[in-house]
Amino acid sequence: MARMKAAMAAVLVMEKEGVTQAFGVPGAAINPFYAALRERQSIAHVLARHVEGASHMAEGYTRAKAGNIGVCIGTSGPAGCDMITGLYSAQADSIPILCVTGQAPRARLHKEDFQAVDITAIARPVTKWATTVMEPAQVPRAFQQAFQLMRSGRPGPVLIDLPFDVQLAEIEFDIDTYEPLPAYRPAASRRQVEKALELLDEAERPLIVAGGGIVNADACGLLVEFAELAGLPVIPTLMGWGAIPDDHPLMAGMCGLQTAHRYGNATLLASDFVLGIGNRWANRHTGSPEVYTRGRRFVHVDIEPTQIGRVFAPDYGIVSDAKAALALFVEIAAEWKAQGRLRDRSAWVRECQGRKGALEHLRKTHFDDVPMKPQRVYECMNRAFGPGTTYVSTIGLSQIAAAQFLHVYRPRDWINCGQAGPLGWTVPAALGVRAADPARRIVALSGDYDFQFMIEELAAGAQFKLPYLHVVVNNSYLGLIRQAQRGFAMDYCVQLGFDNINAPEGEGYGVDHVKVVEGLGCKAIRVHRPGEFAPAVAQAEAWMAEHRVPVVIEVILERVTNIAMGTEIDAIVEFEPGAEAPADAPTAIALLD
Ligand SMILES: Cc1ncc(C[n+]2csc(CCOP(=O)(O)OP(=O)(O)O)c2C)c(N)n1
Repeated sequence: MARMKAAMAAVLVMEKEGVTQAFGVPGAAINPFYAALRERQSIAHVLARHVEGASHMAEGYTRAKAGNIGVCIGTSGPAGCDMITGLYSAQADSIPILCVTGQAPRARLHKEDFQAVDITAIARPVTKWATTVMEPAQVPRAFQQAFQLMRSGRPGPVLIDLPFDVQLAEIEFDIDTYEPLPAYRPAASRRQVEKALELLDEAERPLIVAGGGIVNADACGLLVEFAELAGLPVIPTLMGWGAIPDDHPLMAGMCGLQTAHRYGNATLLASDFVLGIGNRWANRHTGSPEVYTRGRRFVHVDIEPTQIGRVFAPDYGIVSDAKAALALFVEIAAEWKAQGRLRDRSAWVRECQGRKGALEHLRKTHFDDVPMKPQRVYECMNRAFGPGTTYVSTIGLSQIAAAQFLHVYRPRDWINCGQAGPLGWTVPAALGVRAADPARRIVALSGDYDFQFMIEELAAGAQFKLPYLHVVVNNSYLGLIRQAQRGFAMDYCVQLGFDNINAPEGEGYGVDHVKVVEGLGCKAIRVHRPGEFAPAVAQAEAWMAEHRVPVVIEVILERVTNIAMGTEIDAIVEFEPGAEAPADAPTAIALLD
């Protein structure tokens, strides 16, 4: 047995649970925890420039690799509040991160102590567990339970709040015999999977909807194996994108609102049976649930019991970890195939493949306009980057267009804040991905507003040598929001563009991103024409190799909103490029060709 400060016990548990990296911002109330980190020197630390940035770095770190758990640290009061957005986006996308906050001493918690706030109450709705540890001896156990909870069932974030005197208190704790608690992951039974396959067998045009749960469970190989065995087209959700490679013959496209392919929507509407695995039926994927469900049967497999029946009642539900379920789907489908019991789906698969290649379902990208049309930027990106690239993105027209135009070939190569979509997420998340993986090619994508939200985190990238390439598509226009006006006259003091007194080009685009980026210790290059993109990438790569800092390619775009308006999958209202969406349209999609 050993006597130690509770803060030290917490750090030792984190070590045993596999933590090697943390992101944070110190402050007086969390100093004892930082002192323990310093003493151990076992957990690297990236100093964020904003505490929200630290929380998104932790998310990027978790999302980058199976098994990772990102850690973010902040002091009492405002620091925890700043990390709420990261906890929300982690919870919404089923991403485990551990948030550690300092707190006022126990005896002063309700005595107007400086920066004392009930952070656990604030964090509770956006975490799996939020706790202020009031007994020092409970500290190592709180951390032990946190790791078990984050890994059990539907993964998600936990917040542990440590009063100052609790961190400093001496406790007895034996780290040598410490063991992580086993995670709880329910598994489908053979009978359940047989029943699902029996229902599937009755269908004429079945397909799989593959959610982010498959990526989280590291089960993408099994998904592809099962789809190939049973001859089933696969529609990934936005969170599941990459679970099957874009160029796989069974990848049928994404469907739903905004981040969808026309052929994906058409294939979903043509199907009569959907096997959803590790997905939530969120409205970005379903569009209108009435249209989505009409005329087809559903089997839903999810690790979280309360997800089944939440959006609509499936014909059959199975509570299971995606990997455990898919292993059984593969096993039983292989047996049935050997017995000649699996139906031949080749005609249906050919029909779906035909839609994928049909001109009326494709979107034009090859525009030569200057300023550039956004579609052309994604064409340039596909040519410049290709397979083996990890894209990081959050929200805005850029994210929507990325989903429509870019290609993803491997799990975790589309790192996206799918459900919460907070502006500012992209820079810190990309830094977190780099901290998790020193080798892969990382390309982040932002609109100019998303980029400006947390631009200061580039300084952390420069300081801690976290190079990645950031494409900023600058329309200086709040494209998505302006497009989403739908008749509301929101255009009141919300112009991003202004005449910057220091910008000699006087384009009215406002912020000079190149200057700001350089001021933060990174490199940047501005692109106006399609032909300048590839040389800019070559320059960016040379800079990254030489300086090991983030590099930004800013592309000046035309100021339009004519890309990828949301659409309910039954009601595509089309309008001309450059035109505003019809005011009375509940949803609309721009004609891009
Ligand atoms: C924290 C936060 N505030 C507001 C929004 C609403 N919002 C979504 S997209 C957007 C405009 C984004 O502009 P930009 O990043 O330049 O991308 P664009 O749509 O022009 O490509 C806004 C304000 C948000 N998603 N997150």
